[in-house]
Amino acid sequence: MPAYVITYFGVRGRCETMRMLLADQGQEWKENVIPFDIWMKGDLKATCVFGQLPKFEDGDFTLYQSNAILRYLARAHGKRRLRSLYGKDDKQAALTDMMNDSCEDLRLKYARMIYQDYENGKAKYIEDLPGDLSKFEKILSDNKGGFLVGDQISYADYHLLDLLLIHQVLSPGCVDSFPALKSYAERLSARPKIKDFLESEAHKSRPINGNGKQ
Ligand code: GDS
Repeated sequence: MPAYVITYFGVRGRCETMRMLLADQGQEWKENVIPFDIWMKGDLKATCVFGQLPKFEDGDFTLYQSNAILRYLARAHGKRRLRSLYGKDDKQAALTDMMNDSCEDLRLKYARMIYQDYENGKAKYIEDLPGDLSKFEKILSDNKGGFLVGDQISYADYHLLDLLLIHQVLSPGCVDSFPALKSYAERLSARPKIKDFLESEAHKSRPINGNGKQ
């Protein structure tokens, strides 16, 4: 049985980034899918440190907060494999955190629109989206290394890839006027293990969000 266990709702949500990271790194994990009606009973919620999922287990080590989980995996795989998912040195690690924080800003903005303001807020969100994407476009066109930081993939790249994929569902063609972002998303999606993951039934059949909006 794989050491890693992801406990989450049956959606992509805040877990598809870590799933892509794990898949790309050749790791296996177990999915512990929690139906929402079971969650609503409250027993599991009461055991979660912040009352929310995802919960991530590595053997007897348990972690909450999706971005902390990403950083844990970035460090773990960097050490084991002598090629880091967290930059090559402390400065690159800090820059990677900075990039991921910006991904988190966009994810939160997206989640608020999806869960709290879809009917009224979707059009304005899409109107403002080029302003958000243009920042990442500039970063990627300035960095000739092909990634957000340096010349190797980091945990923040998996986060940005997930955001680009879900935003292309929300607003098809939204990256078309951003050549660096478009080719970055295509290039990362074509990495053999990510391609297999994206083509898997497990990924394709998972709704993006818990309320059916996308
Ligand atoms: N910071 C945490 C992390 O990164 O891990 C956020 C974790 C989180 O939001 N978990 C959600 C959860 O456990 C599922 S992600 N919800 C059940 C509960 O709270 O009891 N979150 C803000 C965010 O992503 O930071 C949200 O907007 C979540 N929405 C996204 S799903 C409501 C509805 O359908 O409107 N029943 C649930 C809304 C909700 O949890």
